[in-house]
Amino acid sequence: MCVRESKSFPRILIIFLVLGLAQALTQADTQGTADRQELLFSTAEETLFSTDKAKIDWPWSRNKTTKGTPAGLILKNDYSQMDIASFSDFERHPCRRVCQQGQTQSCYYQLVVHNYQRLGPECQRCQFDERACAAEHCIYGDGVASPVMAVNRKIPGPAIELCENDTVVVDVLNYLGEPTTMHWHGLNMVDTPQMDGAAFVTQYPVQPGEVQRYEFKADRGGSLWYHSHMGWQRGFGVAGHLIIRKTRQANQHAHLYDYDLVEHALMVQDIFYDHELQTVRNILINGKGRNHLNQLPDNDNRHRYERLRVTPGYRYRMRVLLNGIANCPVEFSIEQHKLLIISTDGNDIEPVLADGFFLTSAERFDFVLNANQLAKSYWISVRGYEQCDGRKLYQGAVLSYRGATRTELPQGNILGSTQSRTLVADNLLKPTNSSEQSRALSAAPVLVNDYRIMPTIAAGPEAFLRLATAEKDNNVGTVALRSLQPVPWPRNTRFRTYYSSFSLRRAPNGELLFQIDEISYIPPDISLLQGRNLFQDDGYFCNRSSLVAQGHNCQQDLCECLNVIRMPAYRPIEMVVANYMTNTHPYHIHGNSFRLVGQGVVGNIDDLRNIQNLDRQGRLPRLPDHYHAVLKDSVQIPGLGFIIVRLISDNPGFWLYHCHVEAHAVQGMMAVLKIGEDYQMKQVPARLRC
Ligand SMILES: [Cu+2]
Repeated sequence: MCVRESKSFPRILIIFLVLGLAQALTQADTQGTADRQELLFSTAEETLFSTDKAKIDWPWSRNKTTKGTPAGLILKNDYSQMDIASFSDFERHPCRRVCQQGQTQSCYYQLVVHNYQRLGPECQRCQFDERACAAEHCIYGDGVASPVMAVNRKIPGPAIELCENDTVVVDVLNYLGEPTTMHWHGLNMVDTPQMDGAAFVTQYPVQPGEVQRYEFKADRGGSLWYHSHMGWQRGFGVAGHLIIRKTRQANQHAHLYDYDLVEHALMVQDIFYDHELQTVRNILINGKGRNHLNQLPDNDNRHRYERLRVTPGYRYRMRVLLNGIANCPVEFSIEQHKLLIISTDGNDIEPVLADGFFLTSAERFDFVLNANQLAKSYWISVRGYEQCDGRKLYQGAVLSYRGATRTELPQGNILGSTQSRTLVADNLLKPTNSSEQSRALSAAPVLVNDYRIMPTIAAGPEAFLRLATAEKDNNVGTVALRSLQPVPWPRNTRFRTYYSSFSLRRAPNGELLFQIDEISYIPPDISLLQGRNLFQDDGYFCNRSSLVAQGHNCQQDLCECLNVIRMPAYRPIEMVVANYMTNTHPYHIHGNSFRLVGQGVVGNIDDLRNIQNLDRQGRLPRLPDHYHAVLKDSVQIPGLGFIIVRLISDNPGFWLYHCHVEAHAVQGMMAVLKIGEDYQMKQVPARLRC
């Protein structure tokens, strides 16, 4: 068990024993896992999260008061007696409920992170009977055996569903043979920076056999996710949905849909086989899909696809996230259906009706699907680009209407409808004459966040703003999305601008080094937040300006050090981040969400001074102050392009800043933002010892 100091141990033990007894009583009304399909059609569709029904009699809430009491807080007292089979998912968790005002709860979870096997012995029946796949802790994947890392014997890990302002207590039990941490992607951890899960930045790693208790407030709603922040672990499978719902009163999009079911949350991931980390081999949707080693048609019933069930006449909120580890942006669409996009990275936007959208790693889109087509099965299709395009990787899931045969697969190929779209889009990308272009435009689908099409500054700021307003344009750039909330700063606010770059260089030994500000990140050996009084910043950190002051030229020398960029707290901050490479990179910072006010292509750049000069000349356009710039936590920097993000630096601390492609981050495309001075940061408890 996890304790802070050894002298408080006996008191905690007593609390555990008392609460352990409470758990035993609570478990009495927790049945075994119900058949997923049955739950979906009988209980789920009629009751779960129906926005029309406010009052629901939940089996676990009978005779319980939720107000002010830790009804969901159940603490295990002895991990050595833990039965790994007893907490496979949280479908019947007390915190999974209709969110109501004034009824916040404390919600306790155990996440066991462990080595596991794709297509292991649990999958014997799954290979012959699709219905057997869910029940037996089988991780079928694409039917190719491979070592994986799972959470509670699941990939994706079990979805955590709760309500805004709930208190979350998660014990992460490390059953791996290597250290781990867990990051709660999308939460800014304003009150609990030590819970952010960044190894050697906000905490020490959780060693094999240890438990770490994460405790924080779910202080915002939205489609968030949890994932390991160590090495390649999230690529091996250590990731899951973290869905924080709002009350109906607080949910401005509640009127747009009838159901919001966890079964309709999709995690897309690119995977490798065995430990060949550099070779992306497939894309999976909720851990399932066809493989590309065999020549079976997509609709051969020997494949195992994720299946989403809907009833005709209803509107469903669906959530998609890309847990990407390679340079593999994906395009998402659903055959014969439009997607009403209502949220990105958990932040509500003015709805956009689209045919599809692109995701780079860590980005999320929520959309409403209107089940208004013929009652049969349709392909949900995901197409991979860049590294995934090299192997022609794509994946499917099945949108299955009630009334269609349960095991029916859609007709045709997964990419059937997207291929015709691609032809149109290619014509748009390479128009030969204007009439061809206008013909292509009128037939073109509406796509959001297409990484291939970005405004160039050569076209002038007007082109950029035309894209931003999305008038007559079939490509809706991320920067064109409009938040439901105006920006929180007054007009004409003066921002302090920081210029930064993403780049790649080859070391003399041939190794590829991915860099931020032409520096490859070397992690510290003292956790920065905890150990901040143990070192002098100037001696311990490096950054672009300190290296220049020391006479280094990182364009010639190989700069590898602990890159910490210092920013003042409680100031309007702007980052202009340039990408010297031709492929897109997903930018992500911890501890802060930001408004995206600029995004476009510059052309060849290999020196930040060029970007600074362009900006001084007014050639890097920004959205006007009145525009409700979209709020995000992860965004793609176009190839040979830039982004401009703005935030108020009101969360002092040490926050990771990195590319969300794991292959790039582990090779150095990381840095730390130090926001504020040591004295402005939250006091954190002494190192957690387990
Ligand atoms: Cu990258």
